[in-house]
Amino acid sequence: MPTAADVLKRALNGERRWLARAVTLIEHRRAGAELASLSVRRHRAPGVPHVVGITGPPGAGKSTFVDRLIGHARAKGQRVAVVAVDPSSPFSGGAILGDRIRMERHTGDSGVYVRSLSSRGHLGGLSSATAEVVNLLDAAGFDLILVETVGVGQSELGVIEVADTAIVVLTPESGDTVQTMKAGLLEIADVFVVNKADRPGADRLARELSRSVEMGPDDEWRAPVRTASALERKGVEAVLEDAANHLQWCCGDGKAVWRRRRGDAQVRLFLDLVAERARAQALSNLEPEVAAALRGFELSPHAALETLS
Ligand SMILES: Nc1nc2c(ncn2[C@@H]2O[C@H](COP(=O)(O)OP(=O)(O)O)[C@@H](O)[C@H]2O)c(=O)[nH]1
Ligand SMILES: [Mg+2]
Repeated sequence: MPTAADVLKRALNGERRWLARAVTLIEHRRAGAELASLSVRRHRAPGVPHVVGITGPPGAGKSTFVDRLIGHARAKGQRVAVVAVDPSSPFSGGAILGDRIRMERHTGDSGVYVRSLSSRGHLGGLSSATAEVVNLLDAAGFDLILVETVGVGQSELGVIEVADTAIVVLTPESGDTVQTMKAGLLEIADVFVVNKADRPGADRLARELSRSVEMGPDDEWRAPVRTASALERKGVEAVLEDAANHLQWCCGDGKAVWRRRRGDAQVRLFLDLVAERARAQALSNLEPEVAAALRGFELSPHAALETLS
């Protein structure tokens, strides 16, 4: 049985089989101290790897888009890793299966590593697991790390915080700008893509989004709005260019913004770890009588909390 340190060492050579084992260690929280010693390039400065988050409603075409981005990056000789995060439910393995199939043509390519993370069988928060997996892939030398996740609630926004550049994928059917704003997507988007532009309504949504972006603060990055059809491979290159421009901005004028985001992510990771530890301790210290009283509605969860030191 190799130790966690052995597994990580071999994973850092980029061997997919060992990467897979290392990610499993991270998921099961069995590699804490070893992870701390990883040489994460992005902790020092933005640039390499470029971590790109792709979020948006289910069915918007995120996985199809990711597949196209993989193709472009491979053509440039970059090594690409994809982390497909499914926070929606422990039972939605089907969605991830769909993602897998859409990216399948890359599975024979040793320059591409695809891994899915779901809440199933997870001890801790998905956003902290995602952040640690991205750190591993960074240290393993990937040039481009794509993180795909469904964007709906606050916890999902935590997943996307790991990215340097967040691409929000919408469709003419995803509703209007007001809904986008409500979902918090307007604040996190560095690039907007109105996908499925082969269908009617894309230009209208793009115009609406542009107007909302223009109303934002002056001194920060203004998210470009693109229309695309991932299915027909149209508009993908322009989005890649936008993402590259955004990364350049992060290295220059936007460095303070980038640093703040990276710092926020570090604090979030710490708080997630604290919460996980507290939860594990509370579980192992839970007296059978207290559990019984909770189950019998004789003791309220709040009252039980007050009994903790
Ligand atoms: N018409 C059209 N369909 C698309 C486009 N991009 C993706 N799709 C389809 O939309 C469905 C959902 O795509 P998928 O990439 O799995 O979406 P995800 O849930 O956001 O990852 C699939 O049937 C795709 O073939 C597009 O640009 N135009
Ligand atoms: Mg998908």
